[in-house]
Amino acid sequence: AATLSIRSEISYVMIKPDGVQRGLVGEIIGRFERKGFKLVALKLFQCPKQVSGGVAVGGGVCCNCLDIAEEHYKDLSSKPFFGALVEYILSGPVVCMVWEGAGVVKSARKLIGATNPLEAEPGTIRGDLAVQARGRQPAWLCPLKWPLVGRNVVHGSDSAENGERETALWFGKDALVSWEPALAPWLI
Ligand code: RTP
Repeated sequence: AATLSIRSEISYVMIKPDGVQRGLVGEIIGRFERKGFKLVALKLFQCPKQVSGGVAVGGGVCCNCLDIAEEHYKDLSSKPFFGALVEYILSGPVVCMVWEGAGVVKSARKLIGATNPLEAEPGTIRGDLAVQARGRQPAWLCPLKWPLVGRNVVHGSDSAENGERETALWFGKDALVSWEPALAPWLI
């Protein structure tokens, strides 16, 4: 009999600093696990502070991390909020993950919900767990033309190509763990 070969797809999913600070790590990982995707990489990552002579330099973040975060969001580099977005992503620990499975990219985006948490459907991660938070800037410095929809707790790749690209960026090559579930009970 012919064997059906399904090319595995990966999505890079990252719990952003607000998700970690709010203690949502277990909840978010659990949603991907319960959906049935396979976890193939996981780490807690904190950008080391760059200090010279006891003084924070370059905004205090390490250059390599800055490169990673800027590369990650390079498609948004012309946006007015780009600098603040990169600063936010590096502002505290993030949880980096790679989930594998047929259709995982599109499905993860559905599980995560719309970019603006206030517009995300109930049942999605952002719809259930986030509102619209302001950054540290006072309102007069950060007028309405710059709504901070950015604190939306989690990121998911928007294409299979970006799933590969972002995985290589945050984990380097050969970081994925290859494993098979001991049982496939839904087949028996
Ligand atoms: P992500 O890449 O993080 O999964 O988010 P996304 O595809 O839903 O949204 P995207 O348009 O790619 O934007 C990336 C992240 O930029 C921040 N953002 N801030 N107006 C704003 O302040 C604004 N717009 C977008 C969010 O953190 C968004 O997730």
